[in-house]
Amino acid sequence: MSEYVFKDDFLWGGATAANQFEGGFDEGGRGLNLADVLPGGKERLKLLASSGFDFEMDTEKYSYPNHEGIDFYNRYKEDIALFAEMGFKVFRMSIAWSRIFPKGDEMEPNEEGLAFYDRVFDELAKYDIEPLVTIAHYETPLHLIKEYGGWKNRKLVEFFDRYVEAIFTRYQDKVKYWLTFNEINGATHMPLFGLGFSPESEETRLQESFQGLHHQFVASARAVQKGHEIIPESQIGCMLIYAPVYPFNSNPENVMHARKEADLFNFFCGDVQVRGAYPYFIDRYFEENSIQIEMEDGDLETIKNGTVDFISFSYYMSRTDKKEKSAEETGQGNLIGGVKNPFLEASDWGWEIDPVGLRISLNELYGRYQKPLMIVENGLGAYDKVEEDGSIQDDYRIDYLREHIAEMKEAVKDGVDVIGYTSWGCIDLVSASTGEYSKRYGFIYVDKHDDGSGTMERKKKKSFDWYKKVIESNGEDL
Ligand code: BGP
Repeated sequence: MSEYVFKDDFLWGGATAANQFEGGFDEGGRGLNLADVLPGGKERLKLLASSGFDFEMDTEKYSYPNHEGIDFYNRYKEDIALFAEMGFKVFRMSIAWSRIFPKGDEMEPNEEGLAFYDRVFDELAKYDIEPLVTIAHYETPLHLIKEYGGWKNRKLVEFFDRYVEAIFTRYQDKVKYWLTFNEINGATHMPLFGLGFSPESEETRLQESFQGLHHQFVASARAVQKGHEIIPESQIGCMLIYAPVYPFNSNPENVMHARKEADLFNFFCGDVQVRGAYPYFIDRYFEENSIQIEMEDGDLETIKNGTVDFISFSYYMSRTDKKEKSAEETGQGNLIGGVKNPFLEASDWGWEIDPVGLRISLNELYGRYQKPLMIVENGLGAYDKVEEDGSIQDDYRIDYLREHIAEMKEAVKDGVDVIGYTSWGCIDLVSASTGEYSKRYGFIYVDKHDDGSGTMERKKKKSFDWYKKVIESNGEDL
């Protein structure tokens, strides 16, 4: 019997975000955005998690790698040709809001910014690569952060309306697949990234974050409606960071706790964006945490009428949860919390590697929503070494991806409707959480280093040919 399970039009490809790879931060009339003021290096994670982040750049003290990214802004033709050589059917990228509206609150878009993405989409079209565009990927215009306090402020809904209308109108014949907010459910964890503010204090973190999220739910639902109006055949998805939550053991207290954590982290935003209503379990949580959402008349109606067409998510790790943690167990898990899982190995950055968790995620999401699913981020951040002969032997990356794709295949056999897979950072880029170049995900190596040195030359890694074969065989030859 043939192993063949993926649909003929399965969307294989790779994923990126403007702020992490475009560079050209002051070219083409672009304004500054959040990522431009995030320093590179180990400091970044600490700063991201803290309250009271200082949005001024301190170039004496820090470097700002996102300014240069990997210079896709000037090298997009070369890079897209490499993606085409691998056989990409889809390319996930984001539009930098501050290229289109440099400050975010202008009335008219910046023509040079719009023209840049026209060039990129036209180049993709030459190779029949479908663009998959994230509208907001951790890159809120800096002016909206400083002047308005980011997504806490209701006014951002209006500015976002203007932004999406401009891009839907301009690219209506070029882009069919859209995602509204990247990893929207990461907001309470790291509000700075998704919501564009750092909480005033730890005590107000939840209140501020859920209020910001409400504004994004409204903005996203309005975008879905607008998108369908301007581009009738468009497919507009939500984007979640998904990590199945495992109870530490069979103690019912732990099982219940894990279930509640999963409700809150994995399902709350999905329930709002996919089902169109705040879920049953949130009232109790809001009450117990003294959270009060300010809503305007019509918001719930808007949310109801703006449900997404499909669900996309990032998958890097699972999370193991324990109700009562000892001091030494706290902080032993992944970036997103939890305790150490004794059955799993971790990456050099401590992210636990769990291919079966991807099959679990796909089954959980499909079981709950019965909507098409797309995995729009998955991959291994690793240190790569260039050998003397110039080759990069990244077998560890091939193993990681092979095992995850094999589990995705199992999920398809389970009956889950999976429509696409884009591995994260298909070309090396700046890491979001660490601001380093040395945490690499790509099939394509970029000669650029944490100390700022490097020629930006592109080189194919061993995984390049491997992924090409995977796509060619539609996932049969892993
Ligand atoms: C996701 C983000 C991406 C990305 C990826 C890998 O959370 O959507 O922007 O970078 O994680 O994370 P990192 O770059 O920190 O390794």
